[in-house]
Amino acid sequence: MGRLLASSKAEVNQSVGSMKKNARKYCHTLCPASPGGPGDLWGIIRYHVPMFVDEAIITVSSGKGGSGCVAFRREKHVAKGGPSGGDGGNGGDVVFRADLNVDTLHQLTGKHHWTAKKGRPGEPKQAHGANGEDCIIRVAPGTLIYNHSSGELLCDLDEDGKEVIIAKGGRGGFGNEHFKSPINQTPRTCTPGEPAVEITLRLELKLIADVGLIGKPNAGKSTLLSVLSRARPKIADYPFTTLEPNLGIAFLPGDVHRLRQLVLADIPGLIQGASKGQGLGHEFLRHIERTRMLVHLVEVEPTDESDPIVNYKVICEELAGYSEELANKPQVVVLSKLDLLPDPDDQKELIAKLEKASGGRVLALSSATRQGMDPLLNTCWDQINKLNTAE
Ligand SMILES: Nc1nc2c(ncn2[C@@H]2O[C@H](COP(=O)(O)OP(=O)(O)OP(=O)(O)O)[C@@H](O)[C@H]2O)c(=O)[nH]1
Ligand SMILES: [Mg+2]
Repeated sequence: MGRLLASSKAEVNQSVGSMKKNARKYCHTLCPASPGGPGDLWGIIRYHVPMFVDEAIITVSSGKGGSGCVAFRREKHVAKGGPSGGDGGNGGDVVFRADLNVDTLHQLTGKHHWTAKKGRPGEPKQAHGANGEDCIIRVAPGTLIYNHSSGELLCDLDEDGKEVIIAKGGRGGFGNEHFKSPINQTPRTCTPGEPAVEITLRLELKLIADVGLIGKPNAGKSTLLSVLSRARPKIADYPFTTLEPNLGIAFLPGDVHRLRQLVLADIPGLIQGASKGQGLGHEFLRHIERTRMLVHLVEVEPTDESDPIVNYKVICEELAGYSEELANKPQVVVLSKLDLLPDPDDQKELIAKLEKASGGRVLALSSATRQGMDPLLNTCWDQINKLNTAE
């Protein structure tokens, strides 16, 4: 795939102090054990990633061009051999490459400065200096690269294998051989290599999960994730317990070989006004953007005594207020904490009301009693398969 040149020269020498101040890292603890036991390589890879980092700030510098050389051919029996200074080598580029084998930005967080090699200077006997080696940084597909100081989006590495040159290496300078001409047969001029380009970048990895669990704060999203997967997010009976998404992997019921799996993301709770930025709404809605479908949890008896149907509509309005794409994302509506509404007639009545409001089938579950888990997973699996065939 061809490389794109995304940045202009000359950027920013951000101080380490302000980098630290601005650096925001999202860390999500995943389950320490692999889901399928010691032989489950896929599970080991997924689960032994210690943190899920979806933002990183790094500084990259391309290589400076090597300078040209002033030299004259000096050999026995060759009088006035003429200019023979070679050109300098080009500096290395800083290249970002999307690679499916990388799934977080974690590998970038320990090293703040990434540099390509400088070009070697030209040498006598018309020897061209060696070009500097490129610095190739592999990132997960779905990584967005921003110029940290201007906020400008430089590139969206959305497909495996896509490459972009973010900082172009300096061109090598000319040796004196380059300047020879009939009227100047002994040039003593050479040029220096072009300087390196340094730029501070903010990398953002949008979550790519199959299913995003959404709902009002306290709807039971994290509890559901902990029941369906081996992830252990923080759970508490106050709103906004979750501030960063947690990921987990759920295996489809009855699949002994564990080949059918769904990546679930527990998204922090949304409130009215989220699409206008209320309660970190923009940040939370941004995470939902790259999930393939949504499971919308509606609490049967909210602790704030709000109406479940109104709560459902508020979240739908916020999704629509943020973007049409979010509003049209396939959604499975689920009544949660069903154990708090033990009377079957009350349950039926609420499900019917919610089906009327959503215009589709509504599932019901309780993470406390583990009721309703298999139908939810099967419905999500069918939906993901539909999306796969549509793509
Ligand atoms: N009775 C009952 N309580 C539940 C159930 N699921 C969750 N809870 C409780 O509801 C409270 C909130 O659960 P969380 O899973 O933290 O809710 P959340 O949607 O992740 O909340 P935020 O992260 O704040 O948005 C906790 O006290 C849970 O124990 C359930 O099925 N039945
Ligand atoms: Mg939570």
